[in-house]
Amino acid sequence: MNLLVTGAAGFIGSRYVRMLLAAGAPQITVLDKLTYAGTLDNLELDHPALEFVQGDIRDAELVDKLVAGADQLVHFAAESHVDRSILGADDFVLTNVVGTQTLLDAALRHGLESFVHVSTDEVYGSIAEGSAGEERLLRPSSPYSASKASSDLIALSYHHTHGLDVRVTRCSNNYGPHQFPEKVIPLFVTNLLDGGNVPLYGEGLNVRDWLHVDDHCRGVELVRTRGRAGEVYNIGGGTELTNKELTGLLLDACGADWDRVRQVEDRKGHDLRYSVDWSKARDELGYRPAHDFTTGLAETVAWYRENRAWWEPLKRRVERGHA
Ligand code: NAD
Ligand code: TDX
Repeated sequence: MNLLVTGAAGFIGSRYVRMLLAAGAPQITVLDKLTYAGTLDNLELDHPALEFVQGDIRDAELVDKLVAGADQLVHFAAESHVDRSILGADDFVLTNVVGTQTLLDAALRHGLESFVHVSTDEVYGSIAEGSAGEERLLRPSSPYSASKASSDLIALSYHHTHGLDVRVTRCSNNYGPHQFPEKVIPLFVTNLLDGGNVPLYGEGLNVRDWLHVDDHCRGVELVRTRGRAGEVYNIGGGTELTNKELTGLLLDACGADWDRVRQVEDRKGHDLRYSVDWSKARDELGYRPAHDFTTGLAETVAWYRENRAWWEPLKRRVERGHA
């Protein structure tokens, strides 16, 4: 079995590939453009079951060639940072929408067995109360989440219209090792480890549901191996925290005080709360997050403490405006 995985030089995709290789995986080809968010340091390039191809998911010729040699596809590649989508949405529409459509067209041409599209809980928009089930109306708020909602719906339309076996996952906020130091947990941890301050948006009352990246990867694998065509599966973490509560935990973990926190201007259009109902994945696929958040967060902070060589160059690139 040949598995094509897009975006696996990034945070979640690389973790997913690692998990499959450790389990004696099928043959895997990774297609990744290596944008600022992707690094070859995330991949075990010398593994005999892994082939890496640098390229853009919008490159129809390259995509056609790779999909022709694949049986299944798991699609992680995306522009993934909300703040960047507020500064400029071009790459978000081009990669997340047009790139996904390019992959779907190739999948259709070559009769791929299955196509797992990794979407996000942000497509439901802010959830005031309760949790969003898979049938909930999509109400994305940011250019990022709107581009993800678009690609999510286009993927499902290829099932409805053409009968392509498309499965969509919508997960909550991931955390863990190898996350680019622009997302809140690695940004705050690396700033604190560097002796700096942390920028908390607004009052810090926005709520996120935290999901360990390994739990997410297991969820994606359950969807690939046991999921049904045309279905959407929410993948939740089960730990809802305000950003203020999260900041308190990160300060404790890094041995720092509240005087390191700068309350800064709020993110434009900032969604107050995300929450997904993941009972469908639990009941149908046996999904359940296994990581305790306190332990997972402590291990994540320890990983950043011990792996400066991984994140320092990435952070310096951002600071110099090269990312
Ligand atoms: P990431 O930003 O860490 O990695 C994205 C990867 O995609 C990078 O390696 C980048 O080089 C690659 N890429 C970007 N544009 C490309 C293109 N045009 N062609 C080929 N490769 C390209 O992202 P992540 O956090 O690992 O997220 C992976 C997926 O999961 C995304 O689809 C994201 O929307 C989704 N998701 C992420 C989270 C989260 O908390 N991080 C939560 C829900 C959903
Ligand atoms: O400097 C910061 N200060 C701050 O208060 C940053 C970067 C973030 N925040 C807040 C904004 C959010 O309420 O922290 C929360 C989390 O922010 P991000 O890490 O940027 O994640 P979020 O916007 O919630 O989106 C993430 O989860 C869903 C991923 O980046 C998306 O790819 C995924 O779809």
